[in-house]
Amino acid sequence: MYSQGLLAIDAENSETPEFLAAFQARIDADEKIEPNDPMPAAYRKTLIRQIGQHAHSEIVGMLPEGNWITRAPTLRRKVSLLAKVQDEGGHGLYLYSAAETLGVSRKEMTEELISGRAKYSSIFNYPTQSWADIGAIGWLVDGAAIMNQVPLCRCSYGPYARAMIRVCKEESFHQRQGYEIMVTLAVGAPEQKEMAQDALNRWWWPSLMMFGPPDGESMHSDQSTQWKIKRFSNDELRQKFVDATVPQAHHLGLTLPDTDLKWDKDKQSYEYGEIDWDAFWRVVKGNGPLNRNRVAARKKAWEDGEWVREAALEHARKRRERSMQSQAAE
Ligand code: BYC
Repeated sequence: MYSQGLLAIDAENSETPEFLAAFQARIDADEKIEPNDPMPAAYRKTLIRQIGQHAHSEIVGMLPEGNWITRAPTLRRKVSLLAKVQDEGGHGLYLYSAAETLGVSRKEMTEELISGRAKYSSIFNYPTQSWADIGAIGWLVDGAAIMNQVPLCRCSYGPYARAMIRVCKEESFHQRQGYEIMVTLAVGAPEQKEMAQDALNRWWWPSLMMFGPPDGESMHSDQSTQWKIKRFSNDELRQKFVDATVPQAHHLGLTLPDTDLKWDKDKQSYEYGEIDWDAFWRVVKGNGPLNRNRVAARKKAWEDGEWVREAALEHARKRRERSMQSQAAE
């Protein structure tokens, strides 16, 4: 466990009104909060929750696309998909490291994930049935991720904000990789265009759900906004995503699976249909099409990797021992 994350614990034990007001004043002045700074216990807890869920999402997010690496249609597609999935592993690692600065270990976070207690993004509990799904994920899922994550580059917690800058740069390559697949399919044979349409039909609504419950039901939003962890509400980001993505679907010549979708001239934005929130909560609560399969895959990877962790620790111990011996000999 990272000791610096614990240094402010004394301050947390005395969360006087003056302490809380001074902390909020730093947030209001757009100062970055760093790991050694005193912070309210609830701020720390909120960040551990959100960054941990985000890290798990990146790691679990490797599974649906990993399913197509061996079946990518060309060498070029295989290389870019491999790079994308590898980037997601990297994002997970930056994020676990950012969470560790708050005093939680990666082991603890992983145990939460493989025991099924930790949440991760609902979107990764759906199957990837065709190659077009890889295009739809890059275009829609990474597109939604960019919309949500660009504001997180300005989040009040320094290590999270800095990690997000690199993550967002890589996400934009991912989004283009996906859209390019969709463009190729959309101008291809009728069967290819049909595959692209089918993927859009299946991924559209789950992508809108990625932004979280409607504002009225979002229990964390108010506090997270006050602390400048969140800069926009769930519904605001969802609307921005719809407005950016609908013209892209039109460019592809594809139809969005929403008969209520229409342009609102006064608001200069799209009105969209009712989201099936019952379906969303079913997936969030562990009963989506692939929840059990995803958690089982992560559990197996953690168990299979045990010998690597043991070997690395043993190697570190031997290096420490050798360095102490050579210091003693000097
Ligand atoms: N799925 O009060 P709310 C990626 C939970 S990675 C599951 O609005 P908050 C990518 C929420 O956690 C994508 N659970 O919460 C990777 C809370 O439950 P708890 C991940 C969800 O935190 C690889 C409850 O519902 N991105 O894009 O204010 C390849 C109430 O919600 C979901 C991030 O994690 C969901 N969709 O707002 C490609 C970004 N939505 O914790 C792409 C960082 C809500 O009380 N996270 N819940 O048990 C965030 O921005 C925010 O945490 C959220 C939710 C907007 C997701």
